[in-house]
Amino acid sequence: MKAGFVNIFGKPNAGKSTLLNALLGEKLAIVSPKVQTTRHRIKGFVTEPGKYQIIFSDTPGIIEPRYKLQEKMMQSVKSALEDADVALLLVDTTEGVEENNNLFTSLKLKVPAIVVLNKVDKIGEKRITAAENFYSQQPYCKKLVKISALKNDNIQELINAILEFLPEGEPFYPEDDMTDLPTKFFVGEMVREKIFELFGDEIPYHTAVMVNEFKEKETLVKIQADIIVQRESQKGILLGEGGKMIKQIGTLARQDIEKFLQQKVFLQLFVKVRPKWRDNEMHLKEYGY
Ligand code: GDP
Ligand code: K
Ligand code: MG
Repeated sequence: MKAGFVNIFGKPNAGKSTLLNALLGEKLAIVSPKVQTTRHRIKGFVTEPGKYQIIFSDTPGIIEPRYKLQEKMMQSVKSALEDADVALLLVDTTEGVEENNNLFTSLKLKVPAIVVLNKVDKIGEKRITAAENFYSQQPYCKKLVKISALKNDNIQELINAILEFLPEGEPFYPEDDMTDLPTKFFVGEMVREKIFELFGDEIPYHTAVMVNEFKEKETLVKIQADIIVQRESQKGILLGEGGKMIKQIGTLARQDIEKFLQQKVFLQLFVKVRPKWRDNEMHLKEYGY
């Protein structure tokens, strides 16, 4: 049997989280058109009993950190660079090659890398071929696969390509497990995703979500979470007129959480102000960063 760690790297918005979800056939990682949505390294397991177990990691997009939260995000990328058996270098093919190429070269990978050309649903044959010719000549590229993570195209081909490079070994996790993060974490992420969806540029980047209570009762799951912001004015925006916005976040998040847990959910959200939490070591720790 084959077993190993396959870590997904790429620029913000390359489609890393979308790809993880496509590989798992389940929405585990939150996705948004905004950069830096993913703040943690999120592991998802794909197991074919007796044949293989692949432990995929979604990682935050690689950037120059400007505040402490971003430093932590880049530390999680660094740890993923160190324990990979195979690296997936994910390319948004709607963008030029230069920045991606610089980034992939700068990673100084010590493990085999598969260049994965993503979003091929969005560009023509000519550009696909040009990208293919360019990347396949780069020293870090051991193999190249073209996919659309969004449309689920060529995902099995990608898995087959990975298996060529994956070491022999016993599974690291039980066959039925999909992740090693607690359900509570994903619940918080689903609330965070709605904030990315509903609010403009600033708000989502000043926000954290902390799940305080997760209680399974007979007929439903009771969840209480705090939405943390940095300023009073941001609290006002999150609440909205007469609590309109917080209600909308709650409704949308609850629907997703119910789908995820396959159970009825009672979700209660509060907004709290914690000045400068993004640069506060204690708060970052408290919110799971
Ligand atoms: P990440 O920042 O690398 O994790 O990227 P996300 O997975 O959050 O995706 C960023 C945006 O790209 C989202 O709006 C996705 O829907 C979109 N996206 C991801 N993969 C594809 C793809 O294969 N085709 C198209 N057209 N859009 C994609
Ligand atoms: K994103
Ligand atoms: Mg992401």
